[in-house]
Amino acid sequence: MPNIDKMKVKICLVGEGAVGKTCTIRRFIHDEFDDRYISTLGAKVSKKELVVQRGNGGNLEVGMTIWDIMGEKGFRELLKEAYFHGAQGLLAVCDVTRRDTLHDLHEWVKAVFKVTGEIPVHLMANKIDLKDRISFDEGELKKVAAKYDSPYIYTSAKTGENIQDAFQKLAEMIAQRMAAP
Ligand code: G3D
Ligand code: MG
Repeated sequence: MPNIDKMKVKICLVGEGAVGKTCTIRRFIHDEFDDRYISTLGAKVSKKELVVQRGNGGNLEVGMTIWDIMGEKGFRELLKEAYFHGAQGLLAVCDVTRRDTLHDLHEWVKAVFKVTGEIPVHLMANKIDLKDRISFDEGELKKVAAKYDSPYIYTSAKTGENIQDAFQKLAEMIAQRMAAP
């Protein structure tokens, strides 16, 4: 295998409307949170450089292209091919205060896999700052994640909790998969 130390990856964020996809990306890119942010009007592409550790101890630079997709179902049908095409990793985002957004992730992941084949998935249970409004337990989250061999993490785009970790872990999963024979 050639000794690559740079790679480019495309990842998508999916999940129902208002789970926090756009805020998550904004937090990751700018490390800030804007409560006044208005819903995305289309897909937006952002870029970020990451470094992941290689098995041999060296570093691998990952140029990540992050696609933000609207939650509306009609939109999904119309443009999903174009937006999911070539994606190598998926952040599947739900809102801990809305149980249905967890189970809707199956439909989202299925739609993506139809275009990309199976790719690494990382589940994000967002809005964990709203602890008193949690609508499903960890076992339920674990079960959904297990279906895709996906890790899961509780995040808050509002406080920034675990946002970096989710992107970092997904980058590692993608890198590992590419290095596999
Ligand atoms: P989407 O891109 O998935 O549709 P957004 O979702 O990122 O636009 O976020 C939807 C709403 O949830 C926004 O509220 C945003 O401020 C809020 N939000 C996102 N992440 C978090 C979080 O971690 N904690 C809390 N408490 N709120 C969050 P508004 O009221 O602006 O529509
Ligand atoms: Mg959005």
